[in-house]
Amino acid sequence: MNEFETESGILLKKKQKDKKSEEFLQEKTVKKELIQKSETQENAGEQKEQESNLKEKLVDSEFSIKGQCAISLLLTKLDIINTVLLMNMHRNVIQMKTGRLKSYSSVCKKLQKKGLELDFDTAVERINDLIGVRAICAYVDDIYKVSELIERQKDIRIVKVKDYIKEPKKSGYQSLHLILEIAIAFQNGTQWIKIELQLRTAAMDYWANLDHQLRYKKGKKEAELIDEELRECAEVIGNLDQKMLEIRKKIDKI
Ligand code: 0O2
Repeated sequence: MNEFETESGILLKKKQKDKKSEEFLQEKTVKKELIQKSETQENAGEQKEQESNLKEKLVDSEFSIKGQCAISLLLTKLDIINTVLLMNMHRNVIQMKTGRLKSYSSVCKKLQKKGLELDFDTAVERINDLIGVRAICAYVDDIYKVSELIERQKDIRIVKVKDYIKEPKKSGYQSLHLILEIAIAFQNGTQWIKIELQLRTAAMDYWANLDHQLRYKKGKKEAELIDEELRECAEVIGNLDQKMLEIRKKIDKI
């Protein structure tokens, strides 16, 4: 009997111990979840703060004013280059040009695509085309003439050249990209502003605009087929540009 009482006592004690450790574990899990939740909330808060900081610094800001100045200056330089080339070649080498500041949403998308933080300094350092100018030239050799004259400017530094004409992208994209720094005199001295200049022919531009539309529809089944068709068109356009250049050179000799 005694033995029995002892055994049931032991069982009871074990049950109480198990319950206690179960309660302890539950309490620990709840605490862990609460900490994780508050950390997530903190991170979300920090991320929101970073995002609003990015927007504040990109849009209607000192950066955007300086960016607009860089665009105006580069567009004027391209005007002058066109005039100089017009005097020698008796035709407009640059047919059209535009400038833009990358929109806030495009900046966010690009940072996310690159796996980077939504942070202003990161954007300025890692995105080359926050400030961009595009010039459309008549012929492929005109693109390199313009590029050469840009490289000779004393207030322009060449940071990087990406020649997607000599080596088109997998998509078929062709253009010459010059990542530049352009000097702008502000009240507190000269500042070098990073700007991307995209040079392409009218045919390359025609192609790129359609391809750009398709990029927003990527992932859909039909888009894959169109992608292939566009790649083929890029080749046709490359050949056409070369043929037109050869014909123009023949005409120049007459
Ligand atoms: P959006 O919407 O036109 O502004 P990297 O320098 O290698 O880290 P990044 O900056 O993508 O990467 O350089 P890249 O490849 O030279 O592209 C810069 C810009 O060129 C793109 O900006 C496009 O404007 C254009 N571009 C590049 N590849 C293609 C392409 O395959 N098709 C078209 N249509 N345009 C292209 P965004 O910000 O990607 O796009």
